[in-house]
Amino acid sequence: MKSKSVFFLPAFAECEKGIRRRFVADMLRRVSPKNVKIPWLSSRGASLFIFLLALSIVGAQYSFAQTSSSKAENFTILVDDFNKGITYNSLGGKNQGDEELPGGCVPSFTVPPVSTRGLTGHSLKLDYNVTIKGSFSFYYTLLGAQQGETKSMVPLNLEGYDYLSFWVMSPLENLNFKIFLYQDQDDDGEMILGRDISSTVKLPTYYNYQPDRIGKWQKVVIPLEDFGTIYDFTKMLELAFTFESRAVENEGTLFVDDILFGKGLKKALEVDKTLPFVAPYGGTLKSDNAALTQESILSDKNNISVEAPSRDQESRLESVRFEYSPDKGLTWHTIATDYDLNDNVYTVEWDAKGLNEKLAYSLRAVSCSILGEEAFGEPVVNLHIER
Ligand SMILES: [Ca+2]
Ligand SMILES: [Ca+2]
Ligand SMILES: [Ca+2]
Repeated sequence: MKSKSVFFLPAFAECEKGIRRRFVADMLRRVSPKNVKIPWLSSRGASLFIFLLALSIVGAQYSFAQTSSSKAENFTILVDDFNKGITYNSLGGKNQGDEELPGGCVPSFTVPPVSTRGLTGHSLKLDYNVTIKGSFSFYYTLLGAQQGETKSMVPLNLEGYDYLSFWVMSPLENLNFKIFLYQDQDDDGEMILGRDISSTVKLPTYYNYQPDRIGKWQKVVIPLEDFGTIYDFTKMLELAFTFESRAVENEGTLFVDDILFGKGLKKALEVDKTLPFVAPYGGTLKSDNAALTQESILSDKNNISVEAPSRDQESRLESVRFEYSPDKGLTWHTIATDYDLNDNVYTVEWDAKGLNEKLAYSLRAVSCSILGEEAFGEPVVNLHIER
């Protein structure tokens, strides 16, 4: 199914931003001594909001049903890969920026392949501006779908999970923002300041400023225990990034992708670093259960699989990603990622409809670790699409 790209509508942001800004202002005052000005809630756009809310309820029921097998363990909860290019994440939660100045953070989706992680789908682009002294801005994503016409949601249960992770790309030398998590305390499924719990960490603690960072994605991994004031991880409401005015780099652009919560960081850190991180096994790539070899023929829809270690066998493993190359390995484009680490077979659907019958494609699978290491499996080359 192909989703239509829906970009963040300023009007959509308008109705809630007043409440949101007051909320964030209060929160920032709690974590920093600086005085923050609070703009008034705007009443414009209320009817549009109700309309869009109604749309969102339909949307949430329509496209966010989760499938899960009964016995398999879920090692990750994907919050958002942004690939649908919509303002709802994989959990059905709304995500939104703050588009009102002073202090703005305007979200949009990348147009692949430019600045898009894996060159396919979309990544999140955040343009922020907090140049006015004392200003701040934010982007947030709700960790569940709001129910009915209320703002209440079923909180996300992170019991057993021990890290938050996402990928970042930015040319900025001093990229700096805060990451907030919110816990419901009064069990109304809605975050209300003073009644609920917020906790924050700073990006630089988990991110390295590399001189060759331009155009390169970096994985940020944050132990959940670092969100010290959260005491009940079974009731998570929201994740947010906030930008505050500082002496340098008060405006800029960054890209974000693949936000997830995962299990097993502690165990992964115990693994002897000299042990090689294993790639998917050579010669195990299959399409619709038939071994893929040079000159194999693919159709529009292909059930691709590969064999690789399970989480039991490799504690560092987070996922297996499948990629194709249209140019003999010069560029690799993500097909899809399998996060199910329960057994040795990894599977994705490869929709090859948009590909060129005249080209020869290469295909490979990649082991991806919790900490961002990647081990590339041997590719199968000279694949052709036949329709
Ligand atoms: Ca993406
Ligand atoms: Ca609450
Ligand atoms: Ca499997």
